[in-house]
Amino acid sequence: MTELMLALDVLTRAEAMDIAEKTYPYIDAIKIGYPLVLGSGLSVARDLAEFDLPLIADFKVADIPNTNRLIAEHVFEAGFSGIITQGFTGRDSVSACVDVAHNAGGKCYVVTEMSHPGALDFMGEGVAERLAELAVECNADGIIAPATRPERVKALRQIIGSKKILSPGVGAQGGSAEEIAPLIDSMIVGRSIYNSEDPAKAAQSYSCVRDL
Ligand code: NUP
Repeated sequence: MTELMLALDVLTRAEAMDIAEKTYPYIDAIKIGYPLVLGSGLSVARDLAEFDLPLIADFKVADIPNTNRLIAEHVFEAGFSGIITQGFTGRDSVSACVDVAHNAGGKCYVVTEMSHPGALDFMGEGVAERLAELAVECNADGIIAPATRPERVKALRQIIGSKKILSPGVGAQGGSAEEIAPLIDSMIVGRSIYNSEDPAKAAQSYSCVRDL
């Protein structure tokens, strides 16, 4: 089954709670990042805990190991169950995030190839494969790979085996839910749900591709 992760990139706590309230029966996890946390504070994680869903911090952490560790500790103390880190900072930085996550009983996911067109300037074929190998070597729980490029997801799956693939890019970025769902573990969808006139219906429509 392909899970549905809501990317809750609204700017206020009130909007976040409203969209989560409408959509939580149809989603499997919530991902938040800088847009919401800078608007509402890290404590929004405690409010979202009411929906009893895994909560992923998409901070794409990208610093030296000590700073990564300090950031990750904040994240798990705030009540998140997972964190997304960049991989290009290297083995020691990625390991710092993985270690904090696992000590907290949480998960760590490594960005390999991003979903937007500009990702190919630096992160395309070759580099993404090395980042996926690093994710495996560092014992990360999975990778972020682009729903906008299903053929790349297939290639990265060869490297990571049964580790999780979380895939953004469906809907607003042009990726097809039907095409990507069979290749991944979790489909990340933001604007197509939270900007919809009926977010519950939109979330429900994405949850229908789960069993493809
Ligand atoms: O490669 C990535 N692409 C991407 O869109 C890695 C990400 N973490 N994201 C995030 O996924 C992005 O920051 C946003 O939170 C979500 C996609 O949202 P949307 O394009 O469905 O609105």
